[in-house]
Amino acid sequence: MRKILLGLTVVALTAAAAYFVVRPKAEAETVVLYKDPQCGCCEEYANYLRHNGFAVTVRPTANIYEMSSAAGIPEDLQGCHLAYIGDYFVSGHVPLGTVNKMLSERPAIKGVTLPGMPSGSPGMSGAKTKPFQTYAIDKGQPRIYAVE
Ligand SMILES: [Cu+2]
Repeated sequence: MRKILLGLTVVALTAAAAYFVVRPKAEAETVVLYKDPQCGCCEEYANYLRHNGFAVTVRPTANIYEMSSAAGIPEDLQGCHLAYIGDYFVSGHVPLGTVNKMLSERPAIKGVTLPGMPSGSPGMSGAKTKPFQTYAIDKGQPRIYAVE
């Protein structure tokens, strides 16, 4: 009996440890995502963030490209929607690993963008044909921030 109890205690402790390690931050990171009302893949990207523990509010706008330009994203690098997480923006279908990299490294940039709508990226259908190159946007020249 003792042995069984001990065994159960070990299992419980292991489960508790795993729970705390795997568990995301207690407070969900809040996201406000601006998108054209017609954009379906943008909605899918919002759901992708939600599935990964973010609290997403979608705000429809007819001015997504104007907003992206105002945020400092060159036209040829703009994504199809513009999300704000804390002080940063995330433009387009940026994969979670890159979003989290930015949130944990907290670089001195305005945000990141994955240009266009690459096939197989989060929220986009199709197969991934090449690595997703996400750019860091700040005052200077955009540079590649992450490849995922
Ligand atoms: Cu899209």
